This record gives sequence, C-alpha cells and structure tokens, in this order.
Amino acid sequence: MRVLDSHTGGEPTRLVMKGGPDLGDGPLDQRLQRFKGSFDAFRSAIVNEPRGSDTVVGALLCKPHREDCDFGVLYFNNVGYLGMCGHGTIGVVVSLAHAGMLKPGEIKIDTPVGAVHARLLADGSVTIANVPSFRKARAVSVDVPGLGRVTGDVAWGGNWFYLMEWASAPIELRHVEQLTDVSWRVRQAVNAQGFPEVDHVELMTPSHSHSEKRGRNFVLCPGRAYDRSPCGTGTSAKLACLAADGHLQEGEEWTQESVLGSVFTASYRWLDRAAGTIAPEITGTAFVTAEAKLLLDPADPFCWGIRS
Ligand code: PYC
Repeated sequence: MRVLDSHTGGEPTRLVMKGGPDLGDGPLDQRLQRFKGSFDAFRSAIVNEPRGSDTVVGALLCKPHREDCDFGVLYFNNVGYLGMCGHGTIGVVVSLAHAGMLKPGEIKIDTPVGAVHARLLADGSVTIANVPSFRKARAVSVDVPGLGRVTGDVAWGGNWFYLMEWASAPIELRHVEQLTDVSWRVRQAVNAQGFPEVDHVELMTPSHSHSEKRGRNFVLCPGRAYDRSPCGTGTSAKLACLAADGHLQEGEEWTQESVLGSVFTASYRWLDRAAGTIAPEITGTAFVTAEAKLLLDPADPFCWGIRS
C-alpha cells in the first residue's frame, strides 16, 4: 500500500493512496459498512502497531459517490471508524497537494456523514467547511465514579462529543495521564447514563476565560488516545455550544488550542437558528512527514497489526 503520512497540529494522519481494500461503488456510508464487515484487518494493518500507533488516524482515498465531489475519504483509527475527521481532512488536503493532485483553491470531499468543502490557501493552510453541527443536549449531569457529579453538553460536529469544563488542573501535556483517566471515566458514565452514541470526550477551559474568544481543550478519542490537534469535529461541536449559548456570534473568530498548544481558528454561520444548527469552518495547517510503502507479509504474525 502506498501511503502519505502527515500531521496536523501534532495529530497524525495516514492517507492510503493506492493498494487499499476494494470497497466497490455506492454511497460512502455503504462502503464504510463493507470496510467494517469484510476488510477490517486492513484498518488494523494500516494504523495499529507495528506500522502505526494508537494516535494514527487512517484515511482511505476513494472515488466519490456524490457527483459534485472531487474525492471520497473514509476515516478510521486504532479501534474503529470515524464519520468525519477535521484534522484528518486538513492532512488529506495537504497530502494531495504534496502528491500534485491539488492546487490552491476549493475542493469537495465525499464522506460517510456528508460532503465537506475544503479550501487550500496560498500559504498552505486549509479551511474546511465541516458538516452541519448542533448541540443535542445542554447541561447533562452524570455521576462519575471517583469524580462525583459532572455536567456537560452533548453535541455533534461530525462525531459525538460530551463537552465539559475542566478547572481542576491546567490543560497541559504534563497532566495528560490525569486528563486521560478523567475523560475515560466520564465517557463510560455518559454512555451508561443515556448517551451511548458519545465516543469523544472534550475537556474545555472554563467559559469565564472565554472573553478573548479563545479556549484550550483536551479531546479523548474512542480508542483512548488523546487528540494532539485541537480536533476539527470537536471544535465544530464546541462552536455549536457557543452559538447556542450566545457566546460567539455568527462570523466571529474563535481560536481553539489543543493540549499541545497547536491552534485551529474557527467560525460559523447559522443554518437553522431555531434548531440550533450551524455550518462550522475550521482553519489549520498540516505537514507531510513521510511517503511510504506499507508491506504486508503473510508470514509475519503481526501482518494485520496488533489488535487489543
Ligand atoms: O480532528 O476531527 C478531528 C479528529 C477526530 C478524531 C481525531 N481528530
């Protein structure tokens, strides 16, 4: 398999350009089901150790189904599949440009959860117009063993998030073990107490520090790896909450920092104010780190990756 590796704000993406599973034609959500049902070993071979790591998000480049799209992409990680991936889309666009398949300008990418517009800017940064995002539930309280009662919002930004303010320790790399442990326990409690669909937990700097229209986050992904980037879908979910609370107006810029300090800038416009649905835009940068060929040797006992 031919791959291009990149990172977006520190979070890796591995784009499979050639040699991935043949998932046939049809809408991308159907091809995703085929990937899951018949070719899951490829997912593990591409992103898991020994070729990858828990943090790698895979992106399989394929033909689009929607006629107005230029490319199709399916996203996956160490434990399964993602509807959309913001940092991944920025990495894909920069990788396609690196491969000479794109010039600065607009493209449209077909994904299982909808079409995503992206714009490669002359300075190499990428703006993505993510899928419609919204807050599903406000101030959901759950009892978390060892932590007590916590309150947060449930929102969709292309993946499902539970977003919760976190003030007990700075959102910094030196606290990553604690942040991971807390987020994992919160996720289990949220899943058990009414929101089984939530697979990402986003800890946020408290809203009283939002006057500068800037926040820092820690996002725990479904496979227990934390997002090194500010998380494109998580930032979209955050924008939906800020918009619903009136804390960020249409067109205003929001700066989202990751636990590493890497940055996305973001804004939104209303799609349906009464329903609370927004169209988020996220801008970030990515860098290509490798052009590689993945070798799959059937004699290798870990040919299909180390799976937990
Ligand atoms: O950027 O949307 C994102 C994302 C999801 C999981 C990891 N990154």
